Amino acid sequence: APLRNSAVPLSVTADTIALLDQIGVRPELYTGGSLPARSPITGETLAAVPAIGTEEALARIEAAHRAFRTWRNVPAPRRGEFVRLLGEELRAHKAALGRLISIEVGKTASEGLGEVQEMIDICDFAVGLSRQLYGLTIATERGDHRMMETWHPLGVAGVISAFNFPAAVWSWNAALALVCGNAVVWKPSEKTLLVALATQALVERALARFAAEGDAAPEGLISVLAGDRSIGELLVDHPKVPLVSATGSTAMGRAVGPRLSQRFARSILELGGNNAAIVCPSADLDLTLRGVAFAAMGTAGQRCTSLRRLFVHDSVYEALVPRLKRAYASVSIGSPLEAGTLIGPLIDEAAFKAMQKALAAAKEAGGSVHGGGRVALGLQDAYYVAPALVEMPGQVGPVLEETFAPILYVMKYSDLDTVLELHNDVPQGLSSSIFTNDLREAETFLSARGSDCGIANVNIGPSGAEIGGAFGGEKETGGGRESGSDAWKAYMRRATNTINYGRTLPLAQGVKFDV
Ligand code: UN1
Repeated sequence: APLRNSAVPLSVTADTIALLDQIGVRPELYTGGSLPARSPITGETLAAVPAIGTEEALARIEAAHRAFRTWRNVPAPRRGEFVRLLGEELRAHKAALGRLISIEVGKTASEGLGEVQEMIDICDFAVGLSRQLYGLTIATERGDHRMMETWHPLGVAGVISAFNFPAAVWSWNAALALVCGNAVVWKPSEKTLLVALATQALVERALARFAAEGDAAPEGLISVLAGDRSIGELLVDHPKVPLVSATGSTAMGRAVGPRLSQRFARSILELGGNNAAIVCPSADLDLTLRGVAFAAMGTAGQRCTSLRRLFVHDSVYEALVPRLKRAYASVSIGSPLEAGTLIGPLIDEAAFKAMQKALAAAKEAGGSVHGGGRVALGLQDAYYVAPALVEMPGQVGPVLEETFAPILYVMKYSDLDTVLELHNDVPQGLSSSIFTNDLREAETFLSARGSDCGIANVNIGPSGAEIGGAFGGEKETGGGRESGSDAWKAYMRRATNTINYGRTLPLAQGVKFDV
């Protein structure tokens, strides 16, 4: 019988208020407003956040623009010092913010803490970057000339984030944008306003310390707009916002992307994923089992990197899939605050309905569904589910779509070339994995004819990326890259400079123009 962790608290409101207080969020920011904050753990309403009005939101964007005009002149390593202080505040409040994330998103305690760690990591990365931001010196065709590239701050960076990584996604953008000399205006998910307010409170603590060091940051440099979709639209359409980084569904990206390109603004889009793993004959099945279990069931399948499609070679299907089914049936489901829980609740009723709809469609398409039902923990408004493993006859119907829930579609394959075609034959292109001990298979998967995703892994599931690499994907995933590698370049503008240190004026391409 499945081990059900039923130790779900009746209420987490008092706990939440204590955490907000500890972090330093003023009560007027979360009381008496029109935007309800909710915990998926119990389904209760935790607070009522005042919504920002259009005028106030526009004023904050203008203020951010003014702040940018000052901040861009601050030497990058000093900007890095601010981000270092932010990283220190995150370290000092890791437990509280991590728990708040668990409460508002329903992530396990370990995953809530992991999200804060991811924020600390990107701050560290950005601090190092603040002493780099390198441009090139390029060979020129003319004597006594030098040609170089300079990277300059861009302006206000707008950030639109989703519920599932309510603070880390902001931090990937903000830490880089700030060291690059930009201001940051954030429109968080309406489902995770408390985490956004808590993050902003930590920003304010860091700003106060920065000021105490004698380096006050300009007013309005970093702000958060608690509001509905229309507030996000203000950011997307505002002429003083040259870049918007938006994380969410492909539908959201389809709405946001064209509006940004319409006004020639830049976008970083992190949209849907439909991530797969291929299990080859030589795979280490113990390791594969753990890798698949975390990637498919972790965060209740609500990561954009969650594993959704599993292709298992004929020869290992019987050795792996029954074990996987047992792992699915025995995983501990319940309050994410309770030690030992691996699967917390879905974010809300809509997520539950979408999951049930996908499972019905899978059955319709000939799939056999194991698990996937609601786990009754006596809470009407909280949606706990058993993770679903669905054996599918082929890659059809709901397998082609991203459903933000713990559903793993399992399919058999017999030939690597054919499975690679199938692997890439979905609209999305975020993350991917192969489990193999065969060098040829691993390298083929990583090669030009292998995975078409922005992230391709060997003997690791598709989720849980480190911040040091560029994060993002292709096709309907949107093409944006955030976080490590050279993703910082998206937050700066590049100038090519040619300097003549001679006494004549040779023209490029040998053109003559003698006056
Ligand atoms: C997301 O789901 O929006 O790679 C981001 C991962 C995490 C980030 C996921 N580092 O799973």
